[in-house]
Amino acid sequence: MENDAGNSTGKGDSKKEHTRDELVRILHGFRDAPISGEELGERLGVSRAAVNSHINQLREMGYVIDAATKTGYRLAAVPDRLLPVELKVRLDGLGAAGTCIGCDIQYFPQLESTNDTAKAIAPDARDGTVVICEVQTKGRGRLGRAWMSPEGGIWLSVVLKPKIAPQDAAKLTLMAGVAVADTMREFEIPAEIKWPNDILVKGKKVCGILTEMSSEADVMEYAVLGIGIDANVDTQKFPLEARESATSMQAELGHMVDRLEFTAKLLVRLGEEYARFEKAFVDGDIRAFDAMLDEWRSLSDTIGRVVTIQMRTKTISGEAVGIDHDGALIVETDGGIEKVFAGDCVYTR
Ligand code: BT5
Repeated sequence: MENDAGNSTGKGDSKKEHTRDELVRILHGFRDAPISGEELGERLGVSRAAVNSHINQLREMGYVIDAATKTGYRLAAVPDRLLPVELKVRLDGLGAAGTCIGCDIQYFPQLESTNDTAKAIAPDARDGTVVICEVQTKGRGRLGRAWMSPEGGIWLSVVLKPKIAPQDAAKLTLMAGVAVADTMREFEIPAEIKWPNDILVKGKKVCGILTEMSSEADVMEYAVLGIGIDANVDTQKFPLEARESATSMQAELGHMVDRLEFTAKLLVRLGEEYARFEKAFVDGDIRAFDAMLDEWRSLSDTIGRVVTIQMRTKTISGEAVGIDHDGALIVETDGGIEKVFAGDCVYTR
């Protein structure tokens, strides 16, 4: 696992980090009026000199903190990094304190794949733990395909531990699709879901979802929901095949997206959908899932299309006419109705 500038190496370090995070939180609360070094010291229970040293560290991390001798410190800008403390400040601001998605956020400047790291920590991780990074060096799509993950994107994985049957895990992908597409729409991006795991804008892929799971006997141990979003990614730098089929939120909007704001909103949205999912599959109130499927249908780009779907053992073609209450895509083929739970989907018309 690569080193994390934000992760601790020892007890003393983690105490210092805690103080630094508290300092960031206080500075966020004083964005309109400066706060004196003395008051900061009092609030944090540390000396003036320690406050100074923390402020300097934050500046090194890319924070812009104005300082005036008479009045004190004022937070002017935060770094464009998906730092846990920044995400948590926003989650709190959104009133997401009760949501467990993002209760624990593990941040890394660089990883091979957030899904791999999430899987490695999953057995001991809390339900809803998020692994997030700035760059992936071995980002993965389905079936061993590569997922390009340069700077500017949002590459994250969520560890989920609902007590469900393994066959219900594919429904988590549908759930994530709704959360992502809906959040993009909040940002005025006309996102649509292409079954099973793509989010498209005007036919181009802006996000891919990779759900992986581990199960024992007939109970799922954990699922890792990997979400890759081309937020401020320059897709023109992708290799030719992907360049033509990919887009970014920035390209669609004509300006950069605030990744912190977007990620926080997405985590809140995921938390809401996950609560519905648990209500349906853990508590047995299946109507909760039907409501989610209605949203999926309204966001779907696939229903009404003529599709060819490659499954593990066969390929079928026909019109995608709906999504079933158990999460299967319903395809009307020449040979009759087929229900498909997993596969690679290509639009043929
Ligand atoms: C996917 O696979 O769409 C799932 C992608 C999941 C990525 C996330 S990022 C966080 C987490 N950690 C990981 O390692 N993975 C997850 P699939 O349906 O197989 O689509 C893969 C195809 O999408 C590739 O073959 C390319 O054609 C295209 N592609 C690759 N990178 C892309 C990108 N950044 N944006 C758009 N299209 C891309």
